[in-house]
Amino acid sequence: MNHKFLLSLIIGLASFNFYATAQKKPNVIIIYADDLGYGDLSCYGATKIKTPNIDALAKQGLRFTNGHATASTCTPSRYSLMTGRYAWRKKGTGVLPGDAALIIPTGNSSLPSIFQQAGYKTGLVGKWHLGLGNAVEKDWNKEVKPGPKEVGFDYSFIFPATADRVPTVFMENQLVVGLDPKDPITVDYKNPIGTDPTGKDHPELLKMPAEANHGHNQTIVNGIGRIGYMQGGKLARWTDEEIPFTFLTKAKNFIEDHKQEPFFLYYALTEPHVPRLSATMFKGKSELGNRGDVILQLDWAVGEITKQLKYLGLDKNTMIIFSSDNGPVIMDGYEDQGFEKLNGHTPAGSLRGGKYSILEGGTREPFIISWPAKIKPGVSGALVSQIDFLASFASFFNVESKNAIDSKNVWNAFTGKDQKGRDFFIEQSNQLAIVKDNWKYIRPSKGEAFYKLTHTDSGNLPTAQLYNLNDDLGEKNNLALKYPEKIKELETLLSSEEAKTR
Ligand code: NG6
Ligand code: CA
Repeated sequence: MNHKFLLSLIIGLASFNFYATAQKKPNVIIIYADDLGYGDLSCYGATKIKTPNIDALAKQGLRFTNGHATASTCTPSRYSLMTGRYAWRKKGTGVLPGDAALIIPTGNSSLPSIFQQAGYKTGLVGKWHLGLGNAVEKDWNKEVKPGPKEVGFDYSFIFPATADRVPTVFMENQLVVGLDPKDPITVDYKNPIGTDPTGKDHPELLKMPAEANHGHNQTIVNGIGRIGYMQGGKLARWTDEEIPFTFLTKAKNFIEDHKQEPFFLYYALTEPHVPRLSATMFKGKSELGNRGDVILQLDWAVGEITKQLKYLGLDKNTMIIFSSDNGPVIMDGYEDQGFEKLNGHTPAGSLRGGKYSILEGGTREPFIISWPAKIKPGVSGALVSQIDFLASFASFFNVESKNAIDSKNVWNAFTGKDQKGRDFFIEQSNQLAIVKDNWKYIRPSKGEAFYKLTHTDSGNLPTAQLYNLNDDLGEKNNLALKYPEKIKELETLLSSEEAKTR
């Protein structure tokens, strides 16, 4: 063979290879915690708990200090993550019961559908809580649809709602896992059904003290009183302590199965949502009680994912996004000695409020984006939200999105090239607040100022509130009377956003 030819062949191959690497789309994994607070991780300042695996992610990526879920509860935040729309635009998007119908319209763009348009394989592993099927009445013993598949996930392994709601089963591609056809499942949220003991009638069977199980006193599964009644499906019922291993295994399998092609994985963990029952290997480890233990378990799972990516050689070109659906809560209906064992830990850090509140503790979340191949490590104060992933990825892939009207393309902020992010952002609890240029206006509200059961500072007041988050991140100093013009300006902006339909 002639030398010249050989040389050009080598150069050709080398540049082809270079081209292929440069063009390769990143894998994307969203790791989504449930009820994790802004102050729950050591990389966000926690000193009473150590989360080395998430800290490592923050160290190699961008750690956002003004990154938000859209709401201070689960369903509306997840709705926005999936649709790019604020949940308050649509009725019936509050915390859903376990038998709810799917609330995501299947004709619009969804986050996974953007990835599908860009040629990705899409997977969902973990908590769903966005409803299944067309109606409340449904047959859990057949494929339940529409569901994740119709929303844009090629593969799904989920539990339908929350760990404290029936049916307490896993569903793989919308079929209950381990179902014995001779023991069919029925679910009811109104009337007691079946012969299983309930928490109300049989408190002696519960793993957690019954008198403090607020609202969690219906069908008992695995020693835990649940919300809702369930009959049948005995073999299919999960054991809470093994949920994290099951989800982790399925997430790792999805990564392994798609290591040769670009994939998008939405890995939605259950920690540290109630009921908090860690695996034995984490029991007592945090010395902060159950809530601390399950945070260590969550951190461990993150480490298992990053280890696997490294092992497969995918770590450099995989973007990992880590965040949570709403702020922290200590007492959420099960008595697990959260307050007694806090030991000075501050789940919301220096923020006021938490889950259920309109304050920053409700929606400002740990928010980390790591992509070693493209993103330089650092800290960003840009105002960003999970609602923006849809438009940002659509722009990055150059694909069209449909009806995601509240999602903004903040790709440059997500990748560290812009420190500002959004112009403004709307936060939701049972009411609304708007943030612009670090001014935060909270609408007057008739809601309770303090939720007794959960010990939550809701942030509700019958009069308007205005805070300057630049020097008052803890929302202590209400400036409403001092700056009526600012309130007017922000109320006008908020109302005009509310009026938008397309
Ligand atoms: C509440 C539950 C709480 C939790 C929450 C939803 C009671 C007293 N409280 O109604 O335990 O399930 O709903 O949490 O039942 S979320 O993270 O899914 O929004
Ligand atoms: Ca939640």
